[in-house]
Amino acid sequence: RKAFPFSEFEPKWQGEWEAKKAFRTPNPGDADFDASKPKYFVLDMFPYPSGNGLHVGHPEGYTATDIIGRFKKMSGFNVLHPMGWDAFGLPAEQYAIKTGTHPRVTTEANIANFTKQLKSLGFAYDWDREVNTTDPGYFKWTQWIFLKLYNSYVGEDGKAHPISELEGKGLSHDEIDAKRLAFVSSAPVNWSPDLGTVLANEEVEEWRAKGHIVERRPMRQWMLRITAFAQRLIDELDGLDWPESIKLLQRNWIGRSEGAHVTFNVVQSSGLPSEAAGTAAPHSITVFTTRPDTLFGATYMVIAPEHALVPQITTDAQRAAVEAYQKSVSSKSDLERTELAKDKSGVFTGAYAINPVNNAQIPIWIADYVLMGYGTGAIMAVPAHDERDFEFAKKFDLPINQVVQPPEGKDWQGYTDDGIAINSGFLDGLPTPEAKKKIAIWLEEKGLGKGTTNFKLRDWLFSRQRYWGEPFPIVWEDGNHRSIPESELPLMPPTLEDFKPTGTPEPPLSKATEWVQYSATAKRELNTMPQWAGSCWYYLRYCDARNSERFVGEAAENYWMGGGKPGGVDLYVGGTEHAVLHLLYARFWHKVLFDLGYVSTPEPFQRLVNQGLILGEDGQKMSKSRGNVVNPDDVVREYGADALRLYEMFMGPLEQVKPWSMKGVEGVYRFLARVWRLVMEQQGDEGVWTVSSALQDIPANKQLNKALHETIKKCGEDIEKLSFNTAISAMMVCTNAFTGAEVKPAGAIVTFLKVLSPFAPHLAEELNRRIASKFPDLAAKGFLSDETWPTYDPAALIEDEVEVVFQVNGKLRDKARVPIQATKEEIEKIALASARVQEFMEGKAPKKVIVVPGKLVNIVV
Ligand code: ANZ
Repeated sequence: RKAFPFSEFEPKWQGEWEAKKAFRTPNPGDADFDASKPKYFVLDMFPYPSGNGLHVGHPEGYTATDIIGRFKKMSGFNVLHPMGWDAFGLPAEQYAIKTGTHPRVTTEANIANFTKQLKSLGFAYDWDREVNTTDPGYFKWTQWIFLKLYNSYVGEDGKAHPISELEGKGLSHDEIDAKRLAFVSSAPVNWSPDLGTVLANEEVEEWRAKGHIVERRPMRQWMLRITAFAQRLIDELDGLDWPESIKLLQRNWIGRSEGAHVTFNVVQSSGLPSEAAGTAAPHSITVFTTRPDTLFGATYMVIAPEHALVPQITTDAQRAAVEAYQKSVSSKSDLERTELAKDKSGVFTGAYAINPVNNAQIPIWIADYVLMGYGTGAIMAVPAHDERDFEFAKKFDLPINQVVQPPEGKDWQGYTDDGIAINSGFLDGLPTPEAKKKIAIWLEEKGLGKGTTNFKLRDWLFSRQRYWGEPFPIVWEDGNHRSIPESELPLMPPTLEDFKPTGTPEPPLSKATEWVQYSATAKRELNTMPQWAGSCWYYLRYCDARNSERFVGEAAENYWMGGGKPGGVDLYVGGTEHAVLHLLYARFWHKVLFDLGYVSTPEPFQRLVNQGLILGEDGQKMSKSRGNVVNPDDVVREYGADALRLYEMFMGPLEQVKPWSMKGVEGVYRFLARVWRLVMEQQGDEGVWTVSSALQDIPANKQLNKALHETIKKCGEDIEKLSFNTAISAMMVCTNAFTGAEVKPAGAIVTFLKVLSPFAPHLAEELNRRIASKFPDLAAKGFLSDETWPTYDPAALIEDEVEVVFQVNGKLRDKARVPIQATKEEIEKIALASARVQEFMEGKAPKKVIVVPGKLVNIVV
């Protein structure tokens, strides 16, 4: 038996909200749009509609945003709170291959299931704005944005400009292509033959661990020039209201390093110029270093095995060994090559470089710990003060020369921090920062080097050899690529019966022989976009989800993203798993759109909050294999949607990691039942519920009024701070106060229900409706969600009575609430008038009365 009939009224209210479009949000231009209200855009990280359905982590963030959204709406804002589906991606495709069902079919079924589940939780979404990244009406615009990237370049001002600005400036076709923000590159990538796709660097370990093969091979790939935005992506984090930890992760990922380029001349063997044959200038190699101050300690040089100069500088004697080594590292990922724990390996090229500060000839090696993709692909090795160089030098018996003096008590070998320059000629005695400056000036004067900034961030590998993704709006002819006209968007993927990977780098779209042939002489691009593409701009589509003319209408974008200061999405809630890539990619696209004049703010997400992971009851991560997964559907069936919502908010601070507890769910459920019984009563155990006879049309007494106004104040403030657990505690205290009162003021209870409604909307609406049946003038006529958030009365909060205990001969006999300003004499009078006190005085006159104001009265007889 249920403690209150939630299973009857919860679906009823969901149906009513849907039928009446209770949470439809009008746009500028709509007849019912109220331009006088401020806007609030609250965004959830939209789910990937997996075959498993919702897990309890979803409702955590979604309830938090729902409470905020409902609260803001009641507080007079136009609230944008939408939902949608990030529905392209590998799992649907893998499942499709396994079962033979088309991914569209699986995806649609999964979306239907997710929708049903979300609706069963009573979230106040404007479903008219639902987006689905696999919908042609959506991906048309994903492809359109790709064309904007393709047709833009970054100018001297660091901003994106239309590529057409470069026309007529004497640049060749290839030179222009080389500047596009979407460009083709043939760099080595991580190719998995059994997955049939390339993988991003950060995906490699995961798939290897699952038993898949991943190899390095050069392949023609689409890249996005995110590196051109590296500095802005760092700088513009500053103004954002994000957790510091996430900003730090982004900064580290972008990885800005201040350093210098230093150029070394090459000789092929001691004393001989490298171009012994003749007239050409000798080779030189430029390194990138963050420690130019250690130049005197450079005892050898390392260049990446793929470095273009390797074949040219390698001596005949070393050629076989060098080539064998190059071959052995060609299939390794950057991560494998740079793992610290890894044993160092490398080969001597036979050539030497001349250290410009002291003319020492230092051997040039190739080694895999130097990556081709970072800096210049070459380093000066300072084994005394760099860990990797130190290990390498020890292994290959290369000299280790100290050039930095560490503070007292620290060993100089492998000392990598700042210190004082020693054994460094004109730098001697200088602290590291000054030494860096001095050597930089020296190098620059000699034309040997130059201060420079490097970023770890790589350009974004943007193509996948998959079927279930957006096709590129690109065709190839005579070895050149070009965009298709915007009028041909959306470019639909071909209908394929067999979308399995081909087993070669040839994408599955190659099987659609008719589709591939764009014209007699031009063929379509066969790669598809990665899943990130759709999630890079969905928040913009929400602003104007049904616009068929534009990716987002100008007025809608201006209002929802531009309105307010500093603009953008007002609150974005989601998991930390998206701390780096999604947020970085979306910020990058947004900046391009901003530069091109399509959006009105440089940053998309003003405030970001990460919800904490919900663990199983056992404190472990929920997983099928551990058998500790809680299914939200079961909780809704057993305890109701309001209980699930409230419990997830009551578990602890939103951002904290916290374990699930069914006991906790029950506790919250009992609280909701108490609220129910404030208003409702039942004849016997099975009788119908009717409005309680204790409910009356009377004003709240001082105490109840105070409890109510404290709750209004606390909950309003706590919601703003996303401190939902403390708001719920306040509502519990208030409920207890009402429960303790013999007669219950109906009007005050309705006010309480307004405060409760963002948290437990079904119960609040139901009780309001029940009260309305008896006291039509006291209850809200329509939805509570359309009511105004109550304002608290500061006067009601003032404590003007205090409890004083009465003792007779030191024994507690009675207590009473007395006005805070009462004088000693007045308090004494109240005490002596107490029937209980008189009883224990047994008619005797008091010998002595001690009054401690605000605390106690002791009567000695
Ligand atoms: C000499 C030196 C002396 C260095 C010293 C460090 C300490 P971050 O901070 O990550 O930017 N390096 C440069 N290019 C590299 C590449 N392609 N592959 C591997 N290592 C590379 O690191 C910059 C430092 O990493 C550079 O400064 C260089 O080693 C190395 F006491 O140069 B250093």
